[in-house]
Amino acid sequence: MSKTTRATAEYQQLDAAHHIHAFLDQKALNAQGALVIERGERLHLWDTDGKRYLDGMSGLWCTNLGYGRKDLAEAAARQLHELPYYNLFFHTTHPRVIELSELLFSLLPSHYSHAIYTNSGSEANEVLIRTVRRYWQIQGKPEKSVMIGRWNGYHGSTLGSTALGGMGFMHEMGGMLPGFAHIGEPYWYAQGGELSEEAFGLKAAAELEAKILELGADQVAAFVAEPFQGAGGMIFPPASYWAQIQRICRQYDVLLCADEVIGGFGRTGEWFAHQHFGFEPDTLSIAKGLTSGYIPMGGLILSRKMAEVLVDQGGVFAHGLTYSGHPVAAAVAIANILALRDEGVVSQVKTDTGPYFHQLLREAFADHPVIGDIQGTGLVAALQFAQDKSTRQRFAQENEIAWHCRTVGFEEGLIIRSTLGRMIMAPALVANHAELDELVEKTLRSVNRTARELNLL
Ligand code: PXG
Repeated sequence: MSKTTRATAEYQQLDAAHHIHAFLDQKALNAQGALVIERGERLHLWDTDGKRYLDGMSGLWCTNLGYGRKDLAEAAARQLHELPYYNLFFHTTHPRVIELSELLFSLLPSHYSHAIYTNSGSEANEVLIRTVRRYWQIQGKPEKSVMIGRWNGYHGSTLGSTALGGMGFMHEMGGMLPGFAHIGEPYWYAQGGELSEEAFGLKAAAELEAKILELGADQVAAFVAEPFQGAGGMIFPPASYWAQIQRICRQYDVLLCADEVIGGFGRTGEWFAHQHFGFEPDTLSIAKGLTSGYIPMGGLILSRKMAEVLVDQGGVFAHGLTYSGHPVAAAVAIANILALRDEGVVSQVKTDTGPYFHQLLREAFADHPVIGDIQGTGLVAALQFAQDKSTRQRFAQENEIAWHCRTVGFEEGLIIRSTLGRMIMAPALVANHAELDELVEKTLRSVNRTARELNLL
């Protein structure tokens, strides 16, 4: 039942009059009217006309606990009454952020020891760039400052994080800053050619070594990447990739930085995605699942090795955000992490719902005539549209196909994401079998409609 006090059309007119949407042609949207989402419960959302949607994307990869959690709302309310704001500048702090750090480091491997809190993933990566450069400066190597990212990687929408990312169209507006370099993405399906996945993983990793040698190891501060690439198409690297990347970083004394903004907090069935892939980054950028999106919060996790240099030798670190470690955000993050841990949500993704989800996907799509590949683990997956599975031939118009599938999904009451020729799913980690059945059933219906309506068969 809709609780709205205004008609949808009125909201849409006001929205069109006053707001610029992200990553969309505003004029085209204004002609059509934005979808006004009003309410959520677990994996479901309702718009202002009362239509129900299954959210297969956890909002923007963030509502790991699903919608409607009273414990998180109450944690925020309690904190708002007790201490709505205080800061971590100079010599002050507050109990909630201290308790959050205690909890976080109880879950993280013991070689991580310190956090710097932010309000978003973009800010976490801005802090990363400055912290990494500071780390080398303190050690008398200020020329070690180049950050290497990956083409098609996504690290945020601020200037530094855009430069670190590899979305070419985001580099317009002066986003290609000096001091940043990029290597290719480990996208075997599209770029692997005749190579096996294993061989392609090694080839993609070797690009890092070539780039370090080209720039000079004495100039390179860090390599930054998502353990699996999210916004860039949910690209899972071949199994050979990460061990080789880690070896190269260690060999050339280059920091290895994992952007865990979407992989963190249980998505793969491990607390952090790098644990799934079996490598040991020096830093972790976190956000999204840290609070299940109930309130903005992000952060940068540092290894003990880095923190010791910064703390013991660094003196004053000229960095700070008004809302770093905000007490209300910290209170929500604590409630969120406790629920993920104590309700067994993360372990359930690993042992039960993750395998169940991928089994359903295989049953529905392994032999589907327009789907060439299913990737992912835990509660994240991508379906690759393909014209010919045996040769991995993709459709020439794969962007339009995936966008059409996304659009019919909304008509079917389903929210999934399209990127290039891929459909992405990342449902809330609390999803039960019935909700996963509904997700895969509606996705199959949307893929079938797309194949029929665009004459793909
Ligand atoms: N790193 C990664 C890996 C991300 O996915 C950010 C940093 C930036 O976080 P903030 O909190 O500043 O947005 C992100 C954000 C999508 C989509 O549809 C993905 C993101 C944001 C919006 C849309 O795939 N990721």
